[in-house]
Amino acid sequence: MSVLPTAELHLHIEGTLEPELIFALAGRNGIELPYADVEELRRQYQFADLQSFLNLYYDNMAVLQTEQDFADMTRAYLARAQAAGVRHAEIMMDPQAHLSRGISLATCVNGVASALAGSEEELGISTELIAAFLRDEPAEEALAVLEQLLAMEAPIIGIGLDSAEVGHPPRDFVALYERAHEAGLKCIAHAGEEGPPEYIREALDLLKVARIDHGIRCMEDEELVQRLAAEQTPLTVCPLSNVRLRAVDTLADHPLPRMLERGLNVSVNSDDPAYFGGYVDDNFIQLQSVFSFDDDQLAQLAANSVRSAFITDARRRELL
Ligand code: ES4
Ligand code: ZN
Repeated sequence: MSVLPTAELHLHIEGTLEPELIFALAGRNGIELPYADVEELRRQYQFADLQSFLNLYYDNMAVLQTEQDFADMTRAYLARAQAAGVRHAEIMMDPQAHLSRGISLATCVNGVASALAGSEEELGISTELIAAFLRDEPAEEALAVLEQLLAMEAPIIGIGLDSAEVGHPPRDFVALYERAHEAGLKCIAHAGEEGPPEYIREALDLLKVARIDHGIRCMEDEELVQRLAAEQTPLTVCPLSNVRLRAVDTLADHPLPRMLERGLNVSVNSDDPAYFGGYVDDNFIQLQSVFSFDDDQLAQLAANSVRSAFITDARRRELL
């Protein structure tokens, strides 16, 4: 395969926690896991939907206790991303999922940020950090956490919205996004993964996001497709994630080829690679095995990731 993506725009750092690292961190932190070994943990990785994945994803975070733990997880991702051909990564983290376990913002933010600090020089991967908020927790709590991140001058470039989508529409988070825009932060949101096309519209019209994470259900709404194509709104698509969480039946049923055909600005991303069967390169290899994209299509996907990244024009030229 000749072309690989150069920017990864949809990645949850907690979703890069591999079973082996979960066991290593549990051992060093004296945490007892409810699984005998790595194999038994791996056997849990069969999901019926988004919620069944989220339950395990949040449970496994228990092993993340110290700044070093967050840094080790992040370094492991960066090393694997480099092997996947990633040259720029915009990385989400879920501060509320750590605060609720008694882990301070300083511990989780500084741990991840310390590992990102050396990545461009050491690995050639430029990085940015995005704080994602849990849409199935109260919007007031999200706003309070954003205020704390701003007060501590956390090194974030933007905010996102994730976790259980259905029943938690973007309209509940208008105040959070107004504050983020006012603070000069980039704004993105998960929408149209399990939720309806209307959530994509709300994210655009009410939260004024610059990118949509997933967005695949836009294909059910012709008028929305036309708008997204006309505005070239970036959609950060995660094919293996959609298969594992049963948003699509099989990879062959994935709408990505139709989305490309419609001129949508789609990129390929790994979401939670430790849970969904692979990193960006694995996503591309499996896509190729069913769709056999030609060089133009592969180049388009790579270029879409770079033009949708929150980077300077100088960096963009280096990557294109
Ligand atoms: C997530 Cl795949 C996905 N969807 C929504 N929220 C998430 N958090 C981590 N992975
Ligand atoms: Zn995601």
